[in-house]
Amino acid sequence: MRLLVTSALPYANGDIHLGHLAGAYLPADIYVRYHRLKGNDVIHICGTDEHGVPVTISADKEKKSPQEIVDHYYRSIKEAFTGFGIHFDNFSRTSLQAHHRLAQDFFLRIYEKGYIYEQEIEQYYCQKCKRFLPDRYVVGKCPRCATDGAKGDQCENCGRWLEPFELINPRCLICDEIPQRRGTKHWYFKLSTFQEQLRDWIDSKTDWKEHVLAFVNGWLKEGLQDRPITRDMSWGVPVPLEVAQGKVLYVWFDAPIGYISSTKEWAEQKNDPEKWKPYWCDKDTRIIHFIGKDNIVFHALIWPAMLMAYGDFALPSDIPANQFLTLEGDKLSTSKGHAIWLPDYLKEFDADSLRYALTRNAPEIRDADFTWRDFQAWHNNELADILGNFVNRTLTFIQKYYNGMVPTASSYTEQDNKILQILKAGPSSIGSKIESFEFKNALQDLMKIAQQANRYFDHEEPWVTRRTNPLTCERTMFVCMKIVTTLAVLSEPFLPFTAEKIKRMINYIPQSWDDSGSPQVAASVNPPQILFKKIDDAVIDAQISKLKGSEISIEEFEKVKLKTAKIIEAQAVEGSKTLIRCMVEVGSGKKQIVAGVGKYYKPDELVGKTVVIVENLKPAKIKGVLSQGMLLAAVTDGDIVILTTDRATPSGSAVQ
Ligand code: B3M
Ligand code: ZN
Repeated sequence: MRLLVTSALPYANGDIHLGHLAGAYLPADIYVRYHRLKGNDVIHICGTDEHGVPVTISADKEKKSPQEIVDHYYRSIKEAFTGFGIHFDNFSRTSLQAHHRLAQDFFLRIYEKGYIYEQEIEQYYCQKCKRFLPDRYVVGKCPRCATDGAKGDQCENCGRWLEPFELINPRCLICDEIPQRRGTKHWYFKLSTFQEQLRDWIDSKTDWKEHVLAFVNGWLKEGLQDRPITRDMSWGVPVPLEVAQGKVLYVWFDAPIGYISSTKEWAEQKNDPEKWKPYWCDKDTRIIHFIGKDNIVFHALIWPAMLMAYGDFALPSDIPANQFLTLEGDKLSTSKGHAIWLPDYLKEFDADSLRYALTRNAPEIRDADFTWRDFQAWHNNELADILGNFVNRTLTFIQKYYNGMVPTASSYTEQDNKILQILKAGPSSIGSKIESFEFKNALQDLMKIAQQANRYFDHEEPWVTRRTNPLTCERTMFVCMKIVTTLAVLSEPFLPFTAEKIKRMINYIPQSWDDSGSPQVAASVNPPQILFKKIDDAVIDAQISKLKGSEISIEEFEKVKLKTAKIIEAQAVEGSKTLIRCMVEVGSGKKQIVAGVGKYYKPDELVGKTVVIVENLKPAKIKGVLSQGMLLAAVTDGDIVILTTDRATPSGSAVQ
């Protein structure tokens, strides 16, 4: 069997979080690792999606160039995947020239075949920024829920899909200017032409996930509309037409082509430039796209239509999209800081613990919620107490009583045979579930084996038979070693780091997935190490409070306006030993600020100092005196020191 597995190309505009991992990358990795252990011909292809508005918005926000943004996140995303054991045969980038060329070739071929046409449309134009505004660069009030700050393509608050012209009080995201409607020309892909062909194709996919089919059928029922596939932007793949100067391909047009260009790059790196072809052109290859739910329409309708239009390539065999993952009951939100970023997670915990939690509770059929308490409970009560415990008690026993030499057995009891039968059934029961994308159930089967193994150990009581019946004890330990060996193989797709550790401890003899049900056992073992250390409540509490808002996002921080101010007058507030009323000059304006520094400064000492104030603090009365801001000071044990500037600075300067 030949398989080409792809995972959605993450936008190189931010780090990967839990939702991404649960949606596409983790299931894809489990699937690929399994097929590789089965001995199938499988490659896992991915890369970063480096174009589009998500990237330019991040660049504008961080005051960097798009190239700097994608260079940074390409590296950091790749590193996070490695840290989580998400293995790709190739992890490419859509900003590479080879990808640009292929995307342009795609466009031109489809264009020449008559599936692309041009059309004049109106679009918002910002006069101040001197450019047409992509949908997400227009913000305003949502026409449905009236929330301000809705983007031109969707309102984040109520979820409604929008056109920029529907926004009430539209503004330019960058400069707040009111944009104007202007005429521009765009190129459209004739998606409507493929309605029937797509309908027939989808109808043949009876074994796809129900929610994916329901979604796709909804679109087909409404009737497919032609889609604009160009944008007025400078960042992206230039449209390969003389008359389309200054326009780039829409990111969703070029991104899926990235799957092909990444496969080509892989072949080149293997010094076999044609090697990619069977994966994309051979009808026998199964092409599987792992994606999150928000990418379904692009992969299940638009991309297949592009492939139909182009002609040479096979269509996807399956698109096992997952549903959404929520976090502690709320939608993940990058802007609100409600997310767990993989690089942060990896600083404190092991990858396998999260791989386990996200698979055990995978959003395969419906949305799922991740909580830190579940994470802790599953790590402690299942990984440590069931899987870790069985491996540890077996290896410790062999180490202690047999000096690390694995005993053997020549016959088995009924009890032994029972557990050996369970082992034998493991590879196919777990395998068939992985093959049908039921990763959650597959993991459950794995853990059941470990659970039954513990029961077997308890029932056989080797610590007793060691004295009363040494031969029985040897047999028991031999069977236990078989179980550990099987677990080392069957756990690998889910828990690759753990599997690796077990293998090192048991001097693992390489064997295939299918053979691992009746495994070959090594003659000796190494001193065991603990696989899973328990996670304390305090560690989890800290993570929970981090989420509950003790951390603020950049956006929230940016709301605080810090400025330099010069103190021009200062007087003690009557009747108070601690409060001083200061008049400060902030640029051309003045403010009155009441500061609680009376014990540490005399009013006269303050006059003339350039200090830092919070300028946009809501005015408040302190002891009846109006205070229109706050003065920053370092508070130490027994002292308060006012912050001043290191060099002479005009008042009213922004502090960042
Ligand atoms: N970059 C969207 C996303 O990361 C998009 C996927 C492209 S797959 C070809 O959700
Ligand atoms: Zn503007």
